[in-house]
Amino acid sequence: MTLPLFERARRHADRTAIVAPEGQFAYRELLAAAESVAAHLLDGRTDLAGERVCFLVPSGWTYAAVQWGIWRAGGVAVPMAVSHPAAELEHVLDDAGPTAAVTHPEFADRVANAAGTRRMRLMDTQDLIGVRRDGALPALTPERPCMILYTSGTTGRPKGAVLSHGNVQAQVESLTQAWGWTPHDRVLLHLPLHHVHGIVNILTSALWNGALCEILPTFRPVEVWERLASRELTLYMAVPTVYARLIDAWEEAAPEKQSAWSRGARACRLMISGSAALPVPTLERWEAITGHRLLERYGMTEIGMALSNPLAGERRAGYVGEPLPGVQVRLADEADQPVPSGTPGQIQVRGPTVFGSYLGRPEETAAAFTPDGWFRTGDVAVIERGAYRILGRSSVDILKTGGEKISALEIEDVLRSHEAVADCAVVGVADPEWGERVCAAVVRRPASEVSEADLRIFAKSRLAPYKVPKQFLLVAELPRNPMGKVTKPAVRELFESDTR
Ligand code: MCA
Ligand code: AMP
Repeated sequence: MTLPLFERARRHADRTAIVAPEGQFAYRELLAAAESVAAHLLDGRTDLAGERVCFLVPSGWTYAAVQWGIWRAGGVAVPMAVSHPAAELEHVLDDAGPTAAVTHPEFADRVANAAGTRRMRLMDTQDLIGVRRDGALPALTPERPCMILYTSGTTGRPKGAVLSHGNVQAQVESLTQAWGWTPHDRVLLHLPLHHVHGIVNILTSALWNGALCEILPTFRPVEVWERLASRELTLYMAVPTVYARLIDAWEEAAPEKQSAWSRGARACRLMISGSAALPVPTLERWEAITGHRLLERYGMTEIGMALSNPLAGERRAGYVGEPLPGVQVRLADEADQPVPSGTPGQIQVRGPTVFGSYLGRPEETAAAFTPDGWFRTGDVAVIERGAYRILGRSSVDILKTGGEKISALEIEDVLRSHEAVADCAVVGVADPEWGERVCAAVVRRPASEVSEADLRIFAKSRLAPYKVPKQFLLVAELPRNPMGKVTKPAVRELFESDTR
């Protein structure tokens, strides 16, 4: 048995699947490249049988071919982020325990040492795709795991959320129905490919539907506007920070450019925002510039998308809409009981889109679900006139910056490992560009001279770039309550009142 994803791709064999820096590729070529990658990974065996394969490949055609190749071989694909320093990559390698790591030649040295000491095969994308290999491939079923995505929780380092083929398929089928995907769609992809937003909502949704996915390896606002101006795109999806950047670029452009860009954007059939709250002024300005009222939706790594404004019908500013097809959503109180209508509660989600477990963390997995199988998102919302409005998160230690979820406690642990840091507190401060800006208040050890710049360099060498605090404040002591616990709201005020 093969998966519907590949069956469907066969039906679209001659259509273009991907346009990327490496060129233009039909579904037929994607299937062939995936088979070759799979045969190399299997190396004479018949099934990877759920072995993990980490891959460090920039966004593009090669990424898609490797991801599909791991799947075709019966493996679990673990994407690693090209923007991450060695310490973050090593955490993923240690936690996922892969039998192989696949790297683009440009990034091989990032994991070469780590792979050597961890006894895994290190494989080069050029060999896997460039040197054609054939072999028997395993039968695949929906309940088999297919992907592990790393996501920050309140405690410790990021955890690996294990998704099955069935989860991804249910997510994509739901979005296909809700957002009206067709083989004639052409979507632009510049979001990082280690998150659900880029991987499922854009890349896999396009490939499931026989549509065309156009991949840009990085986000450059003018380049995106030029692609919109071409009138070739039908769909566009991004995070609020990206829309804010696009608005800034438009405001700075010459009037002729502005009108060409705005006219081109109107040719899209749908534009979507998600991964963080879309500020109403951003929605309004975007609508004034492009004529598009952004469709805002809500999701999470562990559950895919859960709530969405409608494709047809009123898209309410400040609301994330209603449950998507096939997704059960409810609001619950602290005892996991559904709240009366109009009362705020925690969003809980159930259904075939919801992940199975955090890799190797049975206690954390159990704690994430209610006894009757609802996933606890930790987000608080209220339903008003039928639509959900997100009110916030139950933990102050989970932040969202530029669409990236991060743990304040993880950053604090890293900063505390600096010999000159006696204590610290990390908070998210409201920010017009990033949604929340990561800020760190630091108490230095007596006689230490460590500067903000030193701390930034230290953090940058150990943490993903988006986790590095944008602002450090050296303080004599941290604000604490009478019990001696650091009061995060008071720490946040230190930054809000800091006018340097
Ligand atoms: C980059 N920097 C950031 C971020 N990204 N700082 C805070 N938050 C960020 N998200 C750092 C850079 O390393 C750099 O540091 C400085 O900020 C300025 O970088 P810049 O070049 O301006 O940034 P960029 O490379 O253009 O990236 C900004 C971005 C990107 C395009 C908004 O962060 C992005 O693509 N975000 C989307 C992430 C995403 O896909 N999230 C979905 C996950 P320095 O100057 O020191 O070098 S959520 C999800 O999947 C769920 C299911 C959902 O609901 O969708
Ligand atoms: P992640 O763990 O990176 O998948 O991020 C999921 C989190 O992003 C959710 O738990 C929410 O806190 C947040 N999120 C996603 N979409 C929205 C949205 N439209 N509005 C507000 N928050 C959102």
